[in-house]
Amino acid sequence: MTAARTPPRISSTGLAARAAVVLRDNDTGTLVTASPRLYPHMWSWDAAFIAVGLAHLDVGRAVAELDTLLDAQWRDGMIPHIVFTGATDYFPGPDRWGTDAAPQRPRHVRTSGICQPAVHAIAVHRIVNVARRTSAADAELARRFAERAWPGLYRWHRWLVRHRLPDPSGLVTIVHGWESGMDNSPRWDLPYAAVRPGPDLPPYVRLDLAGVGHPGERPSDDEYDRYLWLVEQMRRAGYRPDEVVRTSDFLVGDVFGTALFALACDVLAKLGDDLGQNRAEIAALRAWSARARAAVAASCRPGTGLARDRDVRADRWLDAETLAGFAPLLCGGAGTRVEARLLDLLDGPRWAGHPALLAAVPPSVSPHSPDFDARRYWRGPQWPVLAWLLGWAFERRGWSQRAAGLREQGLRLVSDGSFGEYYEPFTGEPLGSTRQSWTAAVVLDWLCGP
Ligand code: 2M8
Repeated sequence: MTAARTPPRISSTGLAARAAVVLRDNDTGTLVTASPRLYPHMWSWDAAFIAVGLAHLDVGRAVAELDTLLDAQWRDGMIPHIVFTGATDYFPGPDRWGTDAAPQRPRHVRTSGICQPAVHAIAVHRIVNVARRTSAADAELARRFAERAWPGLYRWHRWLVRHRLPDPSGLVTIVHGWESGMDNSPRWDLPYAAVRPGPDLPPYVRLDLAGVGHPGERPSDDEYDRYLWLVEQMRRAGYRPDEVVRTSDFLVGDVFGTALFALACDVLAKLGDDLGQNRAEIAALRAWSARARAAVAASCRPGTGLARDRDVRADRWLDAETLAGFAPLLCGGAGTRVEARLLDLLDGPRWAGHPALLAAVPPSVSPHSPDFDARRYWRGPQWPVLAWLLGWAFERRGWSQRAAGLREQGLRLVSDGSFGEYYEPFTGEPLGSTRQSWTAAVVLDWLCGP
């Protein structure tokens, strides 16, 4: 184990300058790749956070980032999880996804065939607010962007409602762990255990392990087989959304994604009010948000109050002790008693109050959970981007002191200036990719906000 470091190492100004350099270096001109080596393409939810960071440097560039993403939106409304650049050193690339045969794909750009959490309206909202403070010209630029992005974002949310609410729980459902963004989280262990790759899984070579210090920081080979098997199933279903839901071995109600969807619907509805968008569509967003919020609340485990994912295929609740359990704190709706319990838990020794943490940022999995692994990706490390998301939601809920605490502790975590993808919670060692764009972006927002 590496010894804990003693933050902070770099001044705020120095850190902001370095974050700006990371975003500039990862910028291809039309998009900022998720990281220089491990992820040489655009990822859907990364792009949203990256755009927030870019807004502090250049509102026009922030807007262009989301324009690039929206330009890759599928004709049925889905925003794909990867927009491919020409880079060939990431697997699975566009040939393996095989989305070229899907009639609803965009014609001018290649993409993956699944989606990621609907955080984009949150980014637009943040960019509009940042731009209001920078200049009248920026404010107008952001307003015009929000106006032209709104219909596409509405169609994206409608796509989720039409195709991803097949379960009576009302949770937004995912067909691949990649859609949650928390790929190998213990949240998905049970549903993945039931995914049995067929003998006809085409062979492949992983490329991700070359981009990290140690294979123990990434998912296992068995997990990758399952990831690729699900891609194979979708490809065989021709990426027809309802057929994918019908045939996928993995079908899970994602409680964290549902909370984000509820929040994003609220934000988009409010933006719609401000911009004078279609009344019926704004009302639909509010109804979707209420339904999603109720689904999150209904998932809460009696006792702890932690929210749960739902394995739709096996018809059971999933009880892994992960950060996703705090979903009701993001979107509200669970009632003050449950919230008080969750806040106590979050502050306590099982989570952000664990005495051995270098920074009081909740890890992705409780260090007390048998599933916890301090170094492996979404199974224990701290993710600055999640700290930002919690902080943003807490500020919105009026919990400014909590938001400030997350910002302060988040900055403590990233103070070495390497912009790690995730961090070992006890030593603060950066893991996964370095110079990760969304880490740089949230650091900029923390430093240049409110
Ligand atoms: C990670 O996911 C990709 C697959 O989508 C990968 O491991 O290859 C996740 O952390 C995901 O949440 C993130 O959007 C992506 C790019 O940063 O990397």
